[in-house]
Amino acid sequence: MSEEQLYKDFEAENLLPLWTQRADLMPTHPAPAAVPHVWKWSTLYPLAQRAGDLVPVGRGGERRAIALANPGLGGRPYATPTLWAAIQYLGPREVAPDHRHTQNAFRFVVEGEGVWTVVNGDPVAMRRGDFLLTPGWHFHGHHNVSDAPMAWLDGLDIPFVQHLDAGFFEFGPDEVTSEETPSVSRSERLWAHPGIRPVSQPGPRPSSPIAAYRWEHTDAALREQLALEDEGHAVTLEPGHAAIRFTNPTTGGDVMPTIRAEFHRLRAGTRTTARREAGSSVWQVFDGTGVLVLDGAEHPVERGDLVVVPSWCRLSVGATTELDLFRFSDAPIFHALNLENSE
Ligand code: GTQ
Ligand code: FE2
Repeated sequence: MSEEQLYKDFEAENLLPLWTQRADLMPTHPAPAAVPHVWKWSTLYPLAQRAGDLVPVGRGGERRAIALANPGLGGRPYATPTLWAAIQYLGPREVAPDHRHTQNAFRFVVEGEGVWTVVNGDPVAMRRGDFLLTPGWHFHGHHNVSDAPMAWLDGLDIPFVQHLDAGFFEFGPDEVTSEETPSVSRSERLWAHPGIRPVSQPGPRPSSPIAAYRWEHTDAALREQLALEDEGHAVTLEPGHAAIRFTNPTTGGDVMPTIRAEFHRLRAGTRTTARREAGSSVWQVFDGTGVLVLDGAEHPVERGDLVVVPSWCRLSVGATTELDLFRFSDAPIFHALNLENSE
């Protein structure tokens, strides 16, 4: 009997040997199917607008969210094997109904305001620069109380949860539970005071109880890092490169179990040291212009542009003007599973 016949007999019995698959299954370093890719805000926004004109938002579809589909991932709505990234668009006076799911979610606002996201009954205003959380199994709906449309970035761990077959989903009441529009949410009033936590609240908790990380705090933290650097203190990540991480005040760790979020500010003319790490991330330009260099290929970027960086892809960022960037990644998964690696 031939070796060829052996493989045919394996196949008939749904068997595959390691020795023909080893390099693919166990590469010397990550060899992602996902590819580096850039989506321009100037392309995304008009497409979202057109969806706003043509496609109603409501029960069933739930959200007018348009996902970045990585060209290497076979037409699935996945930015990376673990992360979902989408532009969500809500027209004047529109409401996206209440629901909850095991997937963890956040919103990041690059422009506009007028939408309140209601998280477990707590209305949270969304404004430019704000980073907002909807951790797993929290009810949430969005309502636009203004006469202007609003679009923002959604980040979720949808692909990761799908790989794990861990998805659960539940509809909430048909209308959003609160029409209130306070400028500060109850969650922020309880939790968002620097270095202070309420003694009444138990912890540690798997996700941050802070529903909104406001731009004024992020901006001040970055500005002060650069000011301290000017004063001779070595507090930046590297010269001319300030960076902050959003944290869960009950643990000091990442905001949610599967998603890390950071904000970076580069002085004009700065170019970061090229690095790569195990784990994937998505960057969005918040302000300024520059280049992202992905495995040697230079991509010019400006406000709103989204860039996907697959695992082990070498990245350097160059700032033409002062450059502000939001970044999220799957780093907490890699940390929890002892899979962290970088160079
Ligand atoms: O806003 O609740 O982009 O559930 C994907 C799934 C947004 C949301 C998305 C969602 C949401
Ligand atoms: Fe949702």
